[in-house]
Amino acid sequence: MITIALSKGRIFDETIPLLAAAGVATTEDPETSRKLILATNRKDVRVIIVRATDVPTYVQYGAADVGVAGKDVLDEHGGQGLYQPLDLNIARCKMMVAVAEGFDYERMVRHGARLKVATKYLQTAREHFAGKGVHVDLIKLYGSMELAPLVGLADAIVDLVSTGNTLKANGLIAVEEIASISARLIVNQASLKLKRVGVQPLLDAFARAAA
Ligand code: PRT
Ligand code: MG
Repeated sequence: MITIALSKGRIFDETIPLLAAAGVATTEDPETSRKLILATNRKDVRVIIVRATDVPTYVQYGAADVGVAGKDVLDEHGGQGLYQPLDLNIARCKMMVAVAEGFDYERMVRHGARLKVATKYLQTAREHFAGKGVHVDLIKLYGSMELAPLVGLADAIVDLVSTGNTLKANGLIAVEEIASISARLIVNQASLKLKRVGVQPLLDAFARAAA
């Protein structure tokens, strides 16, 4: 049995065409089903539905053989025990620094001010500001980072931006790009060796479809 870990929402939706290219189709829709283990048209393949941030953990421990996770999630996780063979070019967005309109970020940075930065991405933010030599107090949030500068919790946020609509709707402006983000296929290192016969054709089909 090959187990594929996916998260609901954009990762699942954008992985479906890649799975189809590999001849795999789930028999249920995670948006309407409450099941966390989804059968597929193939007896030897199943899909498990986990939180986006938990995908690397399931694959790392071999509870899933392969998974699809954002580069943002992988950077925070650290990637231990994972083979990361493929950029799937899906769920694309940018990791950015954003501030409230009117906050002069460049000037603050130039003057060596200490900034309060709210984010779910502590590792990414720590590395980014350390690289720039900017002193920051990081404030860990689990979501809705856009609110933090509006109510005085932080001077800036580090968050993902795709259309930019969320920033705009909340009077925020992106001031710095940290990285380009897309979803990656990850594989458990032991599965790759022990289940090569089943896993390799899947990787090949994904690679062809994502190219
Ligand atoms: O939502 P939940 O808390 O369950 O988990 P999650 O946010 O980790 O999962 P999900 O499904 O929202 O995101 C899964 C992956 O999709 C992320 O790990 C990213 O790699 C990728 N991705 C691509 C995005 C976005 N685009 C994106 N725009 N993830 C989140 N967003 C959020 C962003 O954080 C911000 O709040 O969408 C908002 C901004 O969107 P725009 O279009 O208004 O700019
Ligand atoms: Mg989300």
